[in-house]
Amino acid sequence: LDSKASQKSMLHPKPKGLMLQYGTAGFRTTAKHLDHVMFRMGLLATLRSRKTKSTIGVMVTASHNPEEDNGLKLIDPMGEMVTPSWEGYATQLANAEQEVLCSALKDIIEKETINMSETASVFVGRDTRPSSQRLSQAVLDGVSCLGGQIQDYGLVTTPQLHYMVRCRNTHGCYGTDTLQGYYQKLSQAFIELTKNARNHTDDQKRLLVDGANGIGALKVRELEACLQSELQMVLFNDGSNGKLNYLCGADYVKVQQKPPQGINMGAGERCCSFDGDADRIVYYYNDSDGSFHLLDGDKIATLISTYLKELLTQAGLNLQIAVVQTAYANGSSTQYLEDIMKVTVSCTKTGVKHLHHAAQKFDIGVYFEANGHGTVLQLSEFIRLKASVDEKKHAAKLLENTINLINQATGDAISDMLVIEAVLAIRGMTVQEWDSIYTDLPNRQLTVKVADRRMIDTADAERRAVTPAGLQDSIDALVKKYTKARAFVRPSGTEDLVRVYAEAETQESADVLAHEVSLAVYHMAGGVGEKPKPLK
Ligand code: G16
Repeated sequence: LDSKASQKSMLHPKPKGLMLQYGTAGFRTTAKHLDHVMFRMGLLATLRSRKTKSTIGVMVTASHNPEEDNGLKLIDPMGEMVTPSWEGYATQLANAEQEVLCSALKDIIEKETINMSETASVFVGRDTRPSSQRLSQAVLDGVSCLGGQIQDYGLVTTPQLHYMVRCRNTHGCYGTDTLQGYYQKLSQAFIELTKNARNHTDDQKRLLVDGANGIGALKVRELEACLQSELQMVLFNDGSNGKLNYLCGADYVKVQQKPPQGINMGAGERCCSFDGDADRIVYYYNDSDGSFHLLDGDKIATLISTYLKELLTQAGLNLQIAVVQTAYANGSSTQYLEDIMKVTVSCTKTGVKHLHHAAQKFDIGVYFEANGHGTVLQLSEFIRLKASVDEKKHAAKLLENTINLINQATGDAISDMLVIEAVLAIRGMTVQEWDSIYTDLPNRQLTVKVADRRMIDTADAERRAVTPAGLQDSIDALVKKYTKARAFVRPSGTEDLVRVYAEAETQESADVLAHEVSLAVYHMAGGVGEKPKPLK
């Protein structure tokens, strides 16, 4: 085994001295530097499979990053992100120099007492980046090197691969581990739900979809055939002539607070954008004055949790709903959820793995990052559909179909889109009515380049900077100058930069505050390149 692994690994050499870290959602960097990481993660996934006696997933994607980047996400048995202790192994293995690779592998085998004669099974998928096919081949090499069985799904969205892993490890209870199985489960639930729609005219069934020129575009096309025209999607940025994530996609729309290029929006038309691997979604529309309105992950969490809360009450089920957010959640959303909706709100660090874990603690955990990444957990476990009264029966049936529509393995743009469309249809709600549930506080996100972003360490779910000394005091002093203001900074775990978030009573204040905080980061945390400029 030793000689095979080291021989094979020579074909996937590690650039000497290159150090990478398993970040917010796996490894991410320029595609050029990832071949050895892919091979080694194939090895690691095989070990993880033997350890858990389950199928493990490896998704080759860099999601919202530019097309030249790539990356990898490891998926644990229930379809969730890999457990943190194995993130550590992933980093160790990725950074081991060639000569010590075998001993690094052995270390893990010993620490985890892995029986190498167990069978191993790994599911692999990839996004549409030009580098993804070659890199996923390196993953496959790693898996076969350690004798693992492979199922290569080829082009799939990240959440589809999470779904397949969950289906396989629950032996079909969750669904069938094929693309057809995925489309059928979701579309059947959607069609059942929309039978309860109010005034479901063709106009209301129309949705403009920005596919970010990525995998999501390919996959909604496949889904479309199963939806029996209950949703009429008009697809933009389908990859036929644009670059992945370039001036389009969920991240662009959320951060820039403007529509993607390449979309023709009529006033009041409901639109949504996926990100590069279709695990995030945001909605938006232009009003009759031409102003842009964004409905981000916070608005989605509010819509879904309000709907679920009502259904639970109607079905006579007394269950605790909680919403999990991050520091990026708009202050108005948190206030609305706590004060008006009376649901428990919890805040975690950025990264779906943190939100997912926190949501598992509640009867029903709705988790969404403001950037549109989220889902609902535990639905099936607690809801017993034994209602006897007619009204209760009806609510119970709606709940059952809603459960089938939600991808509980991870946040899923396609599944979330169908849930949102079904809820709007059932409630007879327009996008404007949904938007008016509460009004966002104006906010601004910026990024700052620094020499080493690890200089910034944070605490309190990333709401406070602990290092460098004095930075938080400066931020506090700046925030004090504005009404209803809040700001924080954190190192990104997917890109080599520091993120800055600010919100305040007016857009002008939010913009100025974000700029001032960026300058504080630039001066106190080793900014490089040009000094941040004020927003126009
Ligand atoms: C990933 C994570 C998200 C996170 C985002 C940004 O998204 O899955 O949970 O919010 O990165 O992370 P950071 O601010 O640390 O760069 P995606 O869609 O890129 O996989």
